[in-house]
Amino acid sequence: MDITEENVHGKWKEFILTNDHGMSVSILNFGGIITNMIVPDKYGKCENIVLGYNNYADYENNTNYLGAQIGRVASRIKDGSFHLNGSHYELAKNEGTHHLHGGPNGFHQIIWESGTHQSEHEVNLVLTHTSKHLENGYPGNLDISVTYTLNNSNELTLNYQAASDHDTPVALTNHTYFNLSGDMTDTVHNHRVQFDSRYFAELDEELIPTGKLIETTDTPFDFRNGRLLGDGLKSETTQQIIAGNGYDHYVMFGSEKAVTVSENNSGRTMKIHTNAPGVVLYTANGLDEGLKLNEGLSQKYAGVCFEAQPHPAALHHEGFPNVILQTEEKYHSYIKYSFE
Ligand code: G6D
Repeated sequence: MDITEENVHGKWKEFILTNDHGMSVSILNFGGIITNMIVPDKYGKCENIVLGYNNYADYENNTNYLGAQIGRVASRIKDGSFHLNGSHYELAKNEGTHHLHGGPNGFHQIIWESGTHQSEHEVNLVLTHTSKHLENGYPGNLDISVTYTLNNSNELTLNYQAASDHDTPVALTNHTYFNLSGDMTDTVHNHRVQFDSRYFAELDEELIPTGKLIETTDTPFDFRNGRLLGDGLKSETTQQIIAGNGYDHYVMFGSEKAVTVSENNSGRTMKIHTNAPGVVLYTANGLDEGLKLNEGLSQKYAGVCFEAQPHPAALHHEGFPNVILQTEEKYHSYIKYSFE
């Protein structure tokens, strides 16, 4: 087990967490961004399986949120506003009249305080930050920590903890684009995804949840028996077309909060465990084309995101799990990526 730290791109630091079985993860203190994730394939060939920019400078204006920590609230908040405890709050509007992924100065755009810890069986990077009262319009001073832990079982766990001195919405997640093939010229059409997908949130033309939760049965969102992402990418349903011919939807778990993703050519299987009630499944339908990535140029469908989170549609609609963190309540969520 090893953890190294390097100064990169001026004031940034890049931490490389390495275990004894060929897995390593590179993380910036800027945006908590995962820039590389090296995992062995079925032949033991170690390759990068996440989308990352070739030039650090491209992370400064990361409108695709590659690899980034997202917060204070991931996903879209309609009209960038909400009511809470009798008060009306206006957030920064960074996508038309709406608020996306914490706003223009969201957690993907800040330099986090960092610390490391190493033991015989795991290495940890701890990133901390205080988001000030009314920063981007959110109420309360929010103390956040994100701990990245890599162990010798080829597991990377992100542990989120937060507390605020005022009731506030919080929905933290990670926005890494995965491509298990290790070949970034390939798309994710042939990634097989399986999870207990019970309902998905219907979107309007602006990708804002309408408040309607739709049963997944007999839709391209039914992953309970496993299906290729390509099924949804070529589907002609209204919801697929609205999302730019793919998935960009919040899908709520049934009983098991886990996702299994596999890719045949490499033989890689990734299992995601979380305590979040659902995930935004995003198949990079809107990923800018031609961006210089570590292993080539970006293209539509080059990666898939599983943004485990509660959803801020709860601020405007019934039926969605709570996103309000009460004063002095402890926020705790985790996302564990395991590779066989
Ligand atoms: C697009 O709609 C999608 C979002 O879900 C995604 O997070 C973003 O691109 C990177 O706006």
